Amino acid sequence: MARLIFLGPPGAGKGTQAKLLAELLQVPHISTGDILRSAITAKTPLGEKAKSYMDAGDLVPDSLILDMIRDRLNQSDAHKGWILDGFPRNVSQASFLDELLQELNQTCDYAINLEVPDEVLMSRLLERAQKEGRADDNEDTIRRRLEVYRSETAPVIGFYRDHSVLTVINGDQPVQSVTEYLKQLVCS
Ligand code: B4P
Repeated sequence: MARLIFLGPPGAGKGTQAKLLAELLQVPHISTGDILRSAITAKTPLGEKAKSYMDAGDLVPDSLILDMIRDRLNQSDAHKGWILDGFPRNVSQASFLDELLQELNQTCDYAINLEVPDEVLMSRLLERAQKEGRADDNEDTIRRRLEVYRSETAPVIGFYRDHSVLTVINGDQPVQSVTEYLKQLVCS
């Protein structure tokens, strides 16, 4: 049983590590970014509402995100554990999750914050732009996402430090080195 949250700025490796660890631990990888991108591709009402915020590098409003997370954590595959990637992204989302987990009689084992310098984040995301063509991976939008991260998401780190589940990891290392560190942390 494992319940983990991945924190960190855009490009820190949250999605990359969350996917690898979810396979190892056999728990669902729940990425709010992936859910939103699928909704945009499928042109659902959620996707239509979320698109302009994501394209601008802003957070999608909590009113669209919170029900989505409640539904996902209530699905049967999430009863045995989960890895949350990209959620919570502000303190009000973190408080919501705290209450939801109490309702579900669950606790979070680790909130993992991946630290990476801004210039490395920028170059990783520009490189991904060339490979995957994601609409929000252009220089102006990346700068906006980093600003939003600092003002809205970074305070979430303190929230989990106060709850004594925070682990800080240097994400400016090869993918495999970060994965090894994480394996030792969660499997020890
Ligand atoms: P996300 O999908 O969460 O995207 P992200 O922050 O850019 O990180 P991602 O996980 O994709 O990338 P990673 O660091 O793994 O969010 C996108 C948007 O969705 C947000 O801006 C927002 O609008 C919206 N959204 C999502 N969740 C929300 C929420 N809860 N509330 C409101 N809005 C929300 O990797 C980046 C690149 O680096 C990859 O190409 C990877 O290959 C590379 N990389 C990773 N680790 C590396 C390493 N160690 N060395 C070298 N390269 C590495």
